[in-house]
Amino acid sequence: MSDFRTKCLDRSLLVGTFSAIPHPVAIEVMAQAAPDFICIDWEHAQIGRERIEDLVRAADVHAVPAIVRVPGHAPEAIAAVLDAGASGVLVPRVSTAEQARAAVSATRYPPIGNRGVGPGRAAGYGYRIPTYLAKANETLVLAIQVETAEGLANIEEIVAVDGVDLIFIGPGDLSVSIDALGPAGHEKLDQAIGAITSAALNTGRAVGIFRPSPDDIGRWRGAGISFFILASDTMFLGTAVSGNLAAARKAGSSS
Ligand code: 3PY
Ligand code: MG
Repeated sequence: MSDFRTKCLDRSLLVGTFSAIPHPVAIEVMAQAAPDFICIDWEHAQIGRERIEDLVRAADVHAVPAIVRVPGHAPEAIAAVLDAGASGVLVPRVSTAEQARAAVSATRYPPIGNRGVGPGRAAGYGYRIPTYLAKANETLVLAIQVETAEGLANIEEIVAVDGVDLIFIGPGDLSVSIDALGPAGHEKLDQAIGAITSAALNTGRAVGIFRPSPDDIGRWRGAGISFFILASDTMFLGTAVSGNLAAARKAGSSS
C-alpha cells in the first residue's frame, strides 16, 4: 500500500490544497510548501485533459502525492487521471450507492473493478504494466464526495460500498442542496456534516472536508475528520496579494 493511502485509511491528519491554476509552475510553488497532497481540481478549474499529466508530473518532482477531482462520474475521466499517474481520484456529487459502486469499478482493476489496462505514464508508458497492475488497487486512493441532499439521505448505503476509501464532504454544494446557506443555515449544515461523518466513521471509512481557512480545522478533527483540503492556489494567491498590499499601504502612509 502507498504511504499516502495508508495514511488516508489510518485517518492520519492530512492537509492538502486544491490546485486550480493550470500550470506546472503553480504546482511546484505549492509543492514546495510541503502539503500532504495536492488535489488538482478538474471539476471547477479550467484545466484541459492533456494538461493533467503535466500537473501530476510537477507534483511528482517534489514527491507530493497528487490526486485529481474529476469533472463527473465518467469512467473515461477517472481512467485518464489514473493513467497520467495520479495517486488517487476525488469523484464529486456521489448521491447513491450505485454511483459509488461505479466509481469503485472505474478506479480498481479486476477482480475488484473494471478499469481498463493501458500503456499510460502510470504504467511506465507500457514498460511497467505488470508491476503497475500488481500494486494499483492497493495504492490508489478513491475518495467520493457527498454533497447533495440525496447523498445525505442515502448516506448509510453509500458508506457501505466496498472499495471506497474516503468520504469527502463538500460544504458549499451541501449547503445549497439542503437549503442551509449562510449564517442562518449553520446549525443545519453542521448537523448534516456530523451525520455524514458519523455514518462514514461507523463503517470504517475515513472522512475529509473542504475548508476555506484553517480556523476550524481543530474542531472538525475533533469530530473524527482527518483529511482536509484547505483553500486553493488561487485563494492563497488572492489572500497573500491583498494582505501584502494592505500592509505596504499601511506602512507607507504611516511614515
Ligand atoms: C463543495 O464545497 O461543494 C466542494 O466541492 C468543496 O470542495
Ligand atoms: Mg462541490
